[in-house]
Amino acid sequence: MTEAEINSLKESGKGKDTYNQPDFYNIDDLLSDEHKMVRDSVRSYVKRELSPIIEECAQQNYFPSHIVKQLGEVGCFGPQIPAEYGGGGLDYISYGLAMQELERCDSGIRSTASVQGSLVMYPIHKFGSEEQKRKFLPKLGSGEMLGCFGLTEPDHGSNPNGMTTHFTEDGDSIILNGAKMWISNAPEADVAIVWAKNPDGIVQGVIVERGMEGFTTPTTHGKWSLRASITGELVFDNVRIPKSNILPKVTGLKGPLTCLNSARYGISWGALGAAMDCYESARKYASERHQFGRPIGGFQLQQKKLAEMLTEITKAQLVCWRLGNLMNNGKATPAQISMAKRNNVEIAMNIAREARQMHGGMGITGEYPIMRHMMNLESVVTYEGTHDIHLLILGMEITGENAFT
Ligand code: TGC
Ligand code: FAD
Repeated sequence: MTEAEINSLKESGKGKDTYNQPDFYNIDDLLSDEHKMVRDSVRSYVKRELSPIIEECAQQNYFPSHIVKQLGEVGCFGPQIPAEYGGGGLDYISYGLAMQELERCDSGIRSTASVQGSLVMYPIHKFGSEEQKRKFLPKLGSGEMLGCFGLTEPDHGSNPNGMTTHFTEDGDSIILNGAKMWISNAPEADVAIVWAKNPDGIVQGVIVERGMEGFTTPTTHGKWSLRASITGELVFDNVRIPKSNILPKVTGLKGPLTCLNSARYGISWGALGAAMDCYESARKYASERHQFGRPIGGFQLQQKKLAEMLTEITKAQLVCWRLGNLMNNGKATPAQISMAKRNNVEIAMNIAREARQMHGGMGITGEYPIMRHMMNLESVVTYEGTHDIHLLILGMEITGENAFT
């Protein structure tokens, strides 16, 4: 899409966004003024800049890269990272609310932000050297640079420990070989956090920079989901990288999995945002659409759907809020995060399906956001640990038995 097309969509009034969020249990009362300010500023940014263009971006399978700087300006990149390193210096509830508002618009937009904040800035901040932090974090926080996170490989998805991407050492350099697949942001990324095995077979994080010889990022085509997000591969063919680009403060699979805790937490809020958007659209449609001489919202079957949607949304809001407080106190466990990600994505998928039915034939068109959310959520339920992997993480927590080995 050209800049002129984007401007014309914004001026056309198409995609006018009158969204108001459901808050049946007055959860706003649990939020601080700062939380509400973050949420409201991201929401008004979404209404102004994203809602007018998102449907067209998804229809055209177009990643609106011009928004990367805007997302930085509005504070969506690493709100939970300290301000001195280019983050927002905010807490985990603010981070969650920002992800909720972005995914209320589109899961692909939230993906761009959660990869940048939780999977690129977070590992550099937590596991990087002071020099790495100073070099990369401010530019990532402002959106001057875009990052991606390479863990998954063609033959190792749910089981990243099987990865074959590896490096050897050569003086002050390492030589990286292998490939990563399904990587959000990859084709446009300036830097990639890549997890690879060192000569002892131990997983380490490496910062790979665009332009390094032998490093390519082919685009993945043909997606029916996350069409406004760009996905690709990371291919390493004898890439020479200075040893100073290795993240020095972590070894082993707990490195990438620690980053995933933060990202999965953000997804639990994000999926809630998608669910709220579907619910609100269905609620409005039920009062506007007449059949048999009355609004369809007057029929008991439609009321049942809306009542059940609102119930699940309210439960998920409380889960997010509580988990956010546990995150703020450093007390959230991986299994608690798995429960929230798994539950909230599932309820969002169910709500999207019910909302689609309530919109009748119109529900399959781009006039309403439902089908786009539905298709996006098919990725969200798979990435950052599939639905079944999170169930098994919970199963292990409950029984003490590891179903993976
Ligand atoms: P296991 O032996 O259990 O653990 C290995 C080491 O890691 C530690 N650990 C964790 N540490 C921090 N947080 C967690 N959540 C952790 N889970 C495990 C563990 O204590 C151990 O440490 P140590 O010191 O003893 O070495 O590992 P396993 O090989 O049995 O695998 C466990 C399993 C299956 C749960 C894990 O591999 C897993 O979560 N698999 C799912 C893979 C996944 O989520 N991939 C996501 C790729 S990134 C992505 O999808 C981004 S999408 C972004 C977007 O667009 O939004
Ligand atoms: P597999 O692991 O092959 O799983 C296939 C099926 O088998 C699943 O249903 C799974 O639940 C099931 N299964 C696997 N193991 C078990 C078991 N032990 N018991 C029971 N069932 C099991 N990855 C990144 O590293 N970075 C990214 O930025 C990124 N972005 C992505 C963007 C998109 C749009 C998508 C679709 C994926 C992205 N991923 C990314 C990859 C994602 O994390 C993986 O797709 C996911 O972890 C699952 O891996 P897989 O696709 O190889 O499926």
